[in-house]
Amino acid sequence: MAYKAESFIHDLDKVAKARQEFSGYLSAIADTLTEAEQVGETASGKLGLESTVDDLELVSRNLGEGVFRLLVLGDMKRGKSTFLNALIGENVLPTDVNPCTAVLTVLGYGQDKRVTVQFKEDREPEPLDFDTFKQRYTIPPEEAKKLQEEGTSAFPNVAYAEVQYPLTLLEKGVQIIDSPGLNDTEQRNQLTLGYINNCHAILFVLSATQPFTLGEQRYLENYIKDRGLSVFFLINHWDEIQNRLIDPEDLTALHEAEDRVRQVFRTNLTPYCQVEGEDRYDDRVFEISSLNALRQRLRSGSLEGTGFSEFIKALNHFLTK
Ligand SMILES: Nc1nc2c(ncn2[C@@H]2O[C@H](COP(=O)(O)OP(=O)(O)OP(=O)(O)O)[C@@H](O)[C@H]2O)c(=O)[nH]1
Ligand SMILES: [Mg+2]
Repeated sequence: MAYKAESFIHDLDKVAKARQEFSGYLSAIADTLTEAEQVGETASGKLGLESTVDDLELVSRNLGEGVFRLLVLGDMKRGKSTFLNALIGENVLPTDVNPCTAVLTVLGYGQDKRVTVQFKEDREPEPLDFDTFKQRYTIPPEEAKKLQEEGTSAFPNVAYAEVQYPLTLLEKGVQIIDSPGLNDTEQRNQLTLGYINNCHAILFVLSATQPFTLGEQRYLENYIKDRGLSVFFLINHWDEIQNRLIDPEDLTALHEAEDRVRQVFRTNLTPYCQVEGEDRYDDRVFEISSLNALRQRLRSGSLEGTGFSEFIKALNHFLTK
């Protein structure tokens, strides 16, 4: 049976409550230790527990915050923004053949739909409507390619854009970060990389029609491998395998073509799917079509039969375990 988005939200709710409770306990322990240190100062002497108290307070704050951060990474035009729109069920993020995402975009909960651009330097945040945001902070692919080669950013003074949206998934504490297409140069990736350790999971979007390019290999090798990160791989554009056949109705040819693509990814992604010495490929790699999923979601609200259900189930298991 397909896993329902409502079950995911229900499970997140339970975990958020448990986290809140645990956060309260930790905070109480931190208070007790602080008090003990204050008493000790005038009596038998301090125990030097300041850093323990700081750690407890930090963990307590993070847990109490109840945020699950997901970072979406991938090369240009893999369908990152389309995937996110399908996941949240609305056309929130700019996606197109043409303009490219040019700034890191943090999607979180807000009662009113709004976008605010946050700057690196001492400059007031810029509130924008969605259309202006799409026009002002996306760039044409030629420019994106040129900037990629130069290793520079289109908007070097922008820290990130904050998109607030009244969606249940976001209200339950899921925060999703859309990123501009990846690049080999450390400098341009710095902002995105800065986010990697702050996230609970990385959703790495690949394309079935360009299986595992050199750029992707290099990126995974340099920034993801052996860093203890939890990575889900989404092999997007799966529908295009069929479209590219001479006879799209030839099912034998379709299965053969799909198996060839599957094999390339299986060989290359297996090293990234080892968890505590165990091969977790099937829980980490998913074949999807974000475009079809988005169309279906906008039409009927459901993601059934799109490959998304399996992914959401695995993500839920990971986030709530
Ligand atoms: N056929 C097909 N097209 C897709 C799929 N996912 C995305 N697209 C199309 O691919 C193009 C690029 O999609 P985006 O979501 O903008 O890609 P992106 O990775 O966010 O691109 P950048 O932000 O520029 O890096 C759009 O025209 C989408 O409609 C898919 O699964 N199948
Ligand atoms: Mg994008």
